[in-house]
Amino acid sequence: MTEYETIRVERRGRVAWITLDRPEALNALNAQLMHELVDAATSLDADDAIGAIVVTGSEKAFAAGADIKEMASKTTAEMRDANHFGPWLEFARVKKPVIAVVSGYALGGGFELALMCDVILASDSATFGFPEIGLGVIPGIGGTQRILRIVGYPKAAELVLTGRRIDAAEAERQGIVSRVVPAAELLTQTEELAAAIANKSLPALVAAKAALDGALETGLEAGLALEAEQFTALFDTADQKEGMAAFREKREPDFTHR
Ligand code: CO8
Repeated sequence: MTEYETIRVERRGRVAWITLDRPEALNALNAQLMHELVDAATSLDADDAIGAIVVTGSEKAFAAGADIKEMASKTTAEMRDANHFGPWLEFARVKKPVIAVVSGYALGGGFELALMCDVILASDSATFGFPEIGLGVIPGIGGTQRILRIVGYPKAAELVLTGRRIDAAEAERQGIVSRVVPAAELLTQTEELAAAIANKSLPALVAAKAALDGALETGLEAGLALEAEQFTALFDTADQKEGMAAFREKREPDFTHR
């Protein structure tokens, strides 16, 4: 497996865990971390032995944003040339389910990274926010676009325009996180949830994510057509035959992920 310096990658059954690992900078997303994370996620996406990817940080920080020290002296032309945006698009295009597990700070780009994932589990210690406005910039890797689609315009505007931080309970009330978990139970609940997802049929997981993603991009009619197509295509998979046979035979399915 590739050696990385700013992340750790582990496989546990069909679940891959990517842990952001720049403790000296509260996992700030510098260019190296971005490239390593995207490389790991796209490799795992192409690996049939993996059904779901967990992205997590440390107890203190999921990620405290893009690396301010790396960006501080850059000009507009330099930021354009650096292409910080393409790799994040690649991450957001991962076809398998991605679960963000957030403890501590998820700020700026860290919050935006969590929003690129499909499911967000938050420890009760988690804090979310877009502090960019206080730095004289704005979210740049999807924050304005994704938060608005979740919470609606006025709440999104308040978060983006003030930089106010919200705790896990408020994030759950606003529908930003899937679930808040007491810190002591975060690992167990993540393992259970990730395994429950990863052990499902891989073609069905990929189809389900494509249909959900489609809803963000299209109107209802086109979205219904996309869902119907994804649904229908699964009838040529071995797992659809196995899943439905297992139901009729009153047993658990034994998916081969084909
Ligand atoms: N970038 C670089 N270094 C950071 C960052 C960061 N975002 N966050 C923390 N660090 C470093 C600190 O500088 C410090 O290092 P040192 O000891 O060498 O000074 C170390 O991590 C520990 O941090 P603190 O001492 O500040 O820890 P505290 O517990 O006192 O505070 C906070 C924790 C509140 C999280 C605080 O560190 C903080 O406010 N961090 C910055 C948060 C922020 O503003 N994030 C937004 C950044 S901009 C952004 O994300 C834009 C996204 C779009 C990107 C587009 C492509 C590039």
